[in-house]
This record gives sequence, structure tokens and C-alpha cells, in this order.
Amino acid sequence: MSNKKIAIMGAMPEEIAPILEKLGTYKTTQYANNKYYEASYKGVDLVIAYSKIGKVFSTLTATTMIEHFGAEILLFSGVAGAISSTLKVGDLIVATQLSQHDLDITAFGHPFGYVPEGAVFIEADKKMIELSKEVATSMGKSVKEGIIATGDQFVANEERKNWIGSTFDADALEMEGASVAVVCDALDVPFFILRAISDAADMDASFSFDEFLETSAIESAEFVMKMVDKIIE
Ligand code: 3QA
Repeated sequence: MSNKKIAIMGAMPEEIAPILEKLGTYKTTQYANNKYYEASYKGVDLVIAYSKIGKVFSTLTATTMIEHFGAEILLFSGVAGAISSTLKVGDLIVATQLSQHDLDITAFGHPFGYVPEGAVFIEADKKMIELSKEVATSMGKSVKEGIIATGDQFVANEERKNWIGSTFDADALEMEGASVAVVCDALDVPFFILRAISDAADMDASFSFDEFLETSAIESAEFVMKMVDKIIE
């Protein structure tokens, strides 16, 4: 269907390791203090990288993958903290919309997540969300669609998590999705953001995260590779 160059990014090494493992051979390029891995997969060019944690690093990596490496589609694979009580460790969530929960100029009467000429929510690509439903069916998995809130903080606090949930109607939270969304939206690159739950963003979050980072990252990566198959097909 498509032979466009596809970027696959994560934030942490653990989030892209399962993808690199599946590819086996790839070319490593050092650029802008980061490593980018290029591979050919089923006749399609891929560029893979982990950005490092947070909105700034993920902005840099998404921009680099598009502007320097020529990616035309971007898929994000990683883990997230659950807000919705229906999401348990290992469950998958596909972002329909993303927002920056720590962007705050409310002193001027603006809503949280908004700055002039921006938008509180960035919408993910509808066609890729449709494709993800087919992938979920073929894998026999249920995937939740929902709003993901992003900010430069590891949330390990029920009060903060509930505030983010009610302010943005968000189902999950993490630290990179919305910044990647802003980049892709501005550069007109269709994007898909998938996360597997690693913790519940509560007082036990850091322990749960350490325990489930690796297995949840694998869940997400396996699904994202099936998305790649579907896009290529
Ligand atoms: C944070 C990672 C960052 O890339 C965002 C994980 C899972 N649970 C979260 C939560 N709050 C915010 N984000 C998340 N990712 C890991 S910091 C620990 C790094 O350890 C999603 C995410 N509750 C490094 C070793 O010291």
C-alpha cells in the first residue's frame, strides 16, 4: 500500500530494543547527540531511534527523523502511566488526541495546554487509528483509544494524575507524545502513538514502572511492528 519512509521512535532504549532485535541488521548514524538506526524492512526504509526522556528530546528526535532522515510517517512505541481505571499493566492505548498537561499560561485566562496559535489538543492520524483496529483484531487484542496527556514529569501521585484526568479527559499520561504530535502536525507527517501501560501513575508508580517497563515495551513494540506490516501491505 505504502512505501513511504517510516520513523519508529521511543523515548528509552528499552522501548526500541525489541524493534531493533526484530530487524537484526541496521546502519547506525550518530546525529545531534543521538543514534539513529536505518534499516530496510520488506522493501521499505525505516529510521528508528530513542529520543531520551521528555518533551524537548522527543521534539528534537521527531524533527530530526523527518527533516534530516526524510521520514514521511511516524510511529511512536512505548509505555505510559494509566489514568483510566480500565487500563491495567500491559494494556495498549492508541492516542486519538494529545495535550501538554504542564503547559500553563492560565494567568492570562487561557485554558491549560494552550498557547496562542497552538491548540489544547492535537489529533492523531485517523487512517492509522483505523488500521490499528484491524491490527488489533488480527492479533486478538483489545486496544483502547483515548486521550494521552504529556508533560515533563514522571507522575507518581494520585492527586496530580486525577487532575490531569479531569482537566484533559485523558486516559493515560507520559512524557513525549504531545511534543511529537506538535512536530508531526506542523510538518504534515501522519503519526500514530501507541503505549502499553507500565504503572498507574500513583504512589507505587516507580516500582511498577521498574518491574514492567521491559515487558510492556515489548507489548507495544510488537503491535507497532504489526502496524508497519499493515502500512506496507
Ligand atoms: C519515564 C519514562 C518517560 O519516557 C515517560 C516513561 C510511564 N509511566 C509514566 C508516569 N509518568 C510519566 N510518564 C510515564 N515514559 C521514566 S523516568 C525513569 C527513568 O529511569 C512513560 C511513562 N507515571 C532511568 C533510570 O534511572
